[in-house]
Amino acid sequence: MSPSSEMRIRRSVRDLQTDYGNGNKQPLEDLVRAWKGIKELPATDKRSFMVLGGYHGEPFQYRRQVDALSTVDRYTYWGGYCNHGNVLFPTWHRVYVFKLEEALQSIVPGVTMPYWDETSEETLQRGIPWILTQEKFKLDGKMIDNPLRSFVLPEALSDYLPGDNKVWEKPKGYETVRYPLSGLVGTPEARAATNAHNHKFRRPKENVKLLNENIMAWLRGSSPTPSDPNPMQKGVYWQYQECLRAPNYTVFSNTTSAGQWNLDHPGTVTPLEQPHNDIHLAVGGFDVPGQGESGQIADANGDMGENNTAAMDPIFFFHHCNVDRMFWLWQKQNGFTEKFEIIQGYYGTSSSDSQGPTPGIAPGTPLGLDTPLNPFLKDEFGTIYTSRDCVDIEKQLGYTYAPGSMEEAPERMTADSGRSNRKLTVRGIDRALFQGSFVLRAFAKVKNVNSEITEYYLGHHSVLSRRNAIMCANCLTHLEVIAHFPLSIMPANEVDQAEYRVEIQHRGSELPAKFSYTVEVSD
Ligand SMILES: [Cu+2]
Repeated sequence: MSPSSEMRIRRSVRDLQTDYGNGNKQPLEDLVRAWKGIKELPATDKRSFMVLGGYHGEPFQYRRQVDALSTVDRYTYWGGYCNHGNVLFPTWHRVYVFKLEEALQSIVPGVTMPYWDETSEETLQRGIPWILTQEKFKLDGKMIDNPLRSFVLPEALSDYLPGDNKVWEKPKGYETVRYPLSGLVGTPEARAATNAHNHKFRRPKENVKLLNENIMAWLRGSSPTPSDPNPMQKGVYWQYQECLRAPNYTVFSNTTSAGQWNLDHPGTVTPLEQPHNDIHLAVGGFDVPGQGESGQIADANGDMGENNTAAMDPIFFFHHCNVDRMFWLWQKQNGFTEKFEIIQGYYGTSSSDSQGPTPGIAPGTPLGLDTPLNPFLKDEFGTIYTSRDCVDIEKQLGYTYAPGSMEEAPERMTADSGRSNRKLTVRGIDRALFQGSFVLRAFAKVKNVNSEITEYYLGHHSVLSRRNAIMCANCLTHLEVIAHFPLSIMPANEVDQAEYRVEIQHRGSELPAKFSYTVEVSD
């Protein structure tokens, strides 16, 4: 399939930077101009960044109706349109980026949304492209605040429902933050703690350095050198590579379906949503797991780390453009560019799974290729996009991707001889116990005949969640976290005698009293 002349090509944002350095300033300037434009549009304009960024989480839809909801509904209510932990995750976000691109094009005709190539050599070595992090940019001869670095809210975000913690509220004029900064400012106490925390990180250039180091560490997992992603070490790089091998759309698409698939089948599959979660947490304030306590920055609390505010940070769309590219690569490498199916009735195909129903979709609704991807209009007659409308990005949406990393289907990694090919299943962790996102890390401890103890780090599993705790009032929702860890780092003969343990890194200071989990080794 060769792109037609009208096909819009989405390029790596680093290529635009290179052009800029080589004197072709226009592509990058056009991008910045378009972003500046949508951010300056009033919040009454549907093309404004406030409206578009607000579709994902807050401001919640139907907020005025919330007071009329029953107590049960208030607790299960999620007022954002985004889909996570279900089969609409890749397609909903595909149309989301497409709609943002349309808005950019209304400011600068023909501009396309570039992707942050998260698994490129440059990102492994240097972190985030500078255009997404530097403070200023020279546009048309004038120094301006770089519009890709943050967003200043033109309206307050204060959708927290009765019983929730006001600590998460964001006032008008709040500017989004990333690791290592904190953005908790909803109460006087939180604001004081945040000011004290942020006071330790006053130098923007230093902060960018810390952020980039954190991103690189997440990409590599626990591998020591940046040039060696060490795919057996479970970093984000490894996870992206793994997801390209997922055998069908259902398990490729989301964490709920993949978690169940791994219970039902030998081996492990990694869904696209999993490394996607990691990048959210890495930018949003979580240290890379598995690095011990060194470098730990407690209380970092950025906006990308929870679904409520993630899309208010412009980097969200560069991240999701890359997630969409990975989706397309999976389609190309596995023969699904024109068509794929959803396994009906499987875990992850109910609107109540994981995050819960979105506005306009009733609890327990089966999700499929024809489910409306609210609120995205396909035409002026009020038709809403469905997943079926966005399977083939070239033929149906008119764009494609310039080549980037992971263009070639990765080779299947096999465990070294003598190493285990089994897996550890951790389950029974209730998401509702936690305020916000969290990360599980799994460890195995083995004592040999001489009573020497070896501890293996098995990997991490990040859960991208929402800030107000989810209450499972009527248990329509699957709130259990199911995580799988290949045991390929362990000698096969040590697996049965090992002791397994899970650590949780979360936003609170203490583990919830009711916290518990089970572990099991299987094929
Ligand atoms: Cu996301």
